[in-house]
Amino acid sequence: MIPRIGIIPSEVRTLGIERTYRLNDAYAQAIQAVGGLPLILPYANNEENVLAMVDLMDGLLLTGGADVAPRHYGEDPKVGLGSIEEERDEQEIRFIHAMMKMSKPILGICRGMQIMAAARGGSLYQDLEREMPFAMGHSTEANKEHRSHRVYLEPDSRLSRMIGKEPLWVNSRHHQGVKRLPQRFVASAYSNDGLIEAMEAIDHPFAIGVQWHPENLFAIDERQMMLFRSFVNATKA
Ligand SMILES: [Mn+2]
Repeated sequence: MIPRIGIIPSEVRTLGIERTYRLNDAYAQAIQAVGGLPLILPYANNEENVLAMVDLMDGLLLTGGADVAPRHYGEDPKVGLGSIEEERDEQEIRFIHAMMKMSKPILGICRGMQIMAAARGGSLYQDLEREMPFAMGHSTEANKEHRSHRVYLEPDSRLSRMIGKEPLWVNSRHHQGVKRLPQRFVASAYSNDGLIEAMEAIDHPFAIGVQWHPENLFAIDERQMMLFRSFVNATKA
């Protein structure tokens, strides 16, 4: 059986037009490149359907996108907060809790890491430039595969055991970041300014978040491919 990896799309709302879904193809291609079957999940309208969908999935991929609403980590909005997707936040939080409960693997990418942090009791910088002193440029305008800055992996982390301990050059397209880690998570990588660039659950088989975009790098960097491979392999364990 090919491991089934659920992906929750982002919501597109245009005034006066009904809601539609959107997903960058790179995520679906990355999952297939390592032998997984990506499946786009519609928004569930009740808890029973969340559980039914989670039951069908072997893993969950949380993708990039808009900002997380600060109420999910107990803050009011600050100047610098970008656009949010109210319904997507709700959906992803419900799916995260259900996947964690069933001990099924989760990989969070960029916003995916941030929503995982918010869902599990962590908090975010609403805007790095305004809130984090001496933050480096984490949203430099460049091609999607431009390797912008280094991340330094924690030598004892699951992440470094999967993709190696050496510093890793990553792309960077985020203006938010994880401020406080969620409960039962540790940092698995930092950038030079001290920002958490990856995190992992300590008592879950595979709940890992990365702040960069490996889906744009797996074709040119074997270590980024290893991240997806480890994720999909974890669903078979
Ligand atoms: Mn970055």
